[in-house]
Amino acid sequence: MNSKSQLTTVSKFLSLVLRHEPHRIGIALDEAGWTSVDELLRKAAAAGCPFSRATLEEVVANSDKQRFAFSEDGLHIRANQGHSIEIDLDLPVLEPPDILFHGTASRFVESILSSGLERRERHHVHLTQHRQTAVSVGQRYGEPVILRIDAQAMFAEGHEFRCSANGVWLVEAVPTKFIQVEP
Ligand code: HQG
Repeated sequence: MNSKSQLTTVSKFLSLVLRHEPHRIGIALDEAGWTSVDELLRKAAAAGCPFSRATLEEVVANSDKQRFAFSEDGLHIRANQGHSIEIDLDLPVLEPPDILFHGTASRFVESILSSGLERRERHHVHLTQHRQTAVSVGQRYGEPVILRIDAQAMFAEGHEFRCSANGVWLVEAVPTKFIQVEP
């Protein structure tokens, strides 16, 4: 059993190499973001961040946002979402709930209302069904503001929605006409 802070350290390391910089430790991700667990364990140890398969399983099982997933045979692992490198998670297009939320910081609102929600460094704009999740996402960058997204109207106009394995709704962008700032 590992301490919470040890698990957090490994989780942050995994976010870095499985979402953003696999080359840092010399691993490669396939086109859907998967990498070999054996190779990850070897290269992580060589890079000065050693952990066991059991620890990796503990991190995957306990990740508060279910950030990572093993393949069915347990031989591969990937991040469920949040990538900045070019990969295709191959998620199906789905009909979204009528309303979705996006949490942001108050200082971004003016810009969002002029150019819409953009994906920035990530592959998609991240939306959630859960208002409380949007509050905590917004708090990461400052005073949180909740945006209500008219997902039903966007879907009706042909915008594609996908849902990651950990329940994050993903879209390319959200034009301003679908955004309402909660008072
Ligand atoms: C903002 C965490 C100005 C956007 C969370 C956000 C999430 C604009 C920031 C996941 C803008 C991008 C994603 C515009 C968007 N003008 N600001 N036109 N369009 N923004 O971190 O959604 O811990 O890339 O509001 O749980 O905050 O990584 O996106 O504030 O699911 O697993 O630009 O990250 O998960 O920030 O967070 P981010 P996000 P993890």
